[in-house]
Amino acid sequence: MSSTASNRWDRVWIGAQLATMEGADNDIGHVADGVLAIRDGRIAWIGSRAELDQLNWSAAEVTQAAGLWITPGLIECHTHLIYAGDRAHEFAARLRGATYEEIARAGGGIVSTMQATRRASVEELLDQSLDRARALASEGVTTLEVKSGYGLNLDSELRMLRVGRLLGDKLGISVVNTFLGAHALPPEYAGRQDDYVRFVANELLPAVAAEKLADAVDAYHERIAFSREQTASIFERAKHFGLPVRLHADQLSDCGGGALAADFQALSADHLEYTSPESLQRMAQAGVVAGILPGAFYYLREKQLPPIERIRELGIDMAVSSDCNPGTAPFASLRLAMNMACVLFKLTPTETLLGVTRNAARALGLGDDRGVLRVGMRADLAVWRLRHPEQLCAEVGVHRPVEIVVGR
Ligand code: DI6
Ligand code: FE
Repeated sequence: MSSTASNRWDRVWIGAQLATMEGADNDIGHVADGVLAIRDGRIAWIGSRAELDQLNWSAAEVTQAAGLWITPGLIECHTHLIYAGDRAHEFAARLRGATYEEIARAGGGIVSTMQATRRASVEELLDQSLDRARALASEGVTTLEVKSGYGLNLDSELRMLRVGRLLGDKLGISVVNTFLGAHALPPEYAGRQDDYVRFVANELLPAVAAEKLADAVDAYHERIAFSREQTASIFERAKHFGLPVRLHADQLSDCGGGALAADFQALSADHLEYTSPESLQRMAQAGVVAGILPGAFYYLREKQLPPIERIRELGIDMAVSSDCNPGTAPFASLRLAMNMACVLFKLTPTETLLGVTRNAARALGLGDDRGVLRVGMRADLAVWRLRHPEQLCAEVGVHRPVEIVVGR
């Protein structure tokens, strides 16, 4: 019998351990001695070897995968890795006792990176950012989110987002752009914060939308950044352009960020160290993903833990990310962030693995397209030589994927 069109594959892995990330009990969905086939950049078939034997199939490439684990390609859902320069001097100043807020109020922080970024050409910005993006990709990241927010004027915000688009082409991974015009107040707007917010809403956002340079809109809602009203006015505009929103919420103080994110049906609310039980309740009702970013907590030597136990009880999905940025998280390793999520926040390895696959996809609005091994999903895969994927949380600096596949 000849094989039917639907069982003619580009490639098949036979005898692998599959972590589908859609287990019935919120587990990693382990399929032992599994088979995974792809065609035209999508997952075409998943099952056991016994089921395969019942099928007529053919594949252009057959890989015997005994001893290998296949997970969805990792998804890094919150980074600020496009920037120029560095802030190592601030790292040193904080070790001497300065706080992040003091440095920001004294004109350092985000504004200092803004100055370096405004001076950088597309080529320079791409060159510096590629090092960080490549580091993440080498760990198995096949979808990478990057934010603007170090330009804070028209030219430089557009330049950052264009670099975002170029990064994906250069690395052959999928890059998701987020517009973060409301990241900090640029010095030319000193004392005129509302004017800057109007500029973001009425000039930057429409220009970004016109060039289709953003896939979502984010804002830094914090007492050193933007208020509830200011954030809401930008989110209104984002909705007008059909762009989903996300929020930096309650990182340094409880600003009601979780509830604000819920009001706008945000894809995610990230950080959440100070988020109140009421806000969490609202997030749960609205289906907002909780972005768990232990790197910033670690670098700032923060004491206030995010309310993980409450988040878990409410059944809020948790995504885990590095938050790679020059100030509060100058490291480009999702794998280290996974380890930190376990050690610092006591996420279980299973929660953490779901946090960089299925739930990270949801945080990007891509939950129907990737993040799990399921027929029809993008064939974004990471192949590992492991005894169990929990090793990816427990062991740092040891495992690289033996192969990364990106579906296109
Ligand atoms: N994300 C941010 O936007 C700021 N904090 C955070 O976790 C940090 C950005 C910076 O200091 O450059
Ligand atoms: Fe951030």
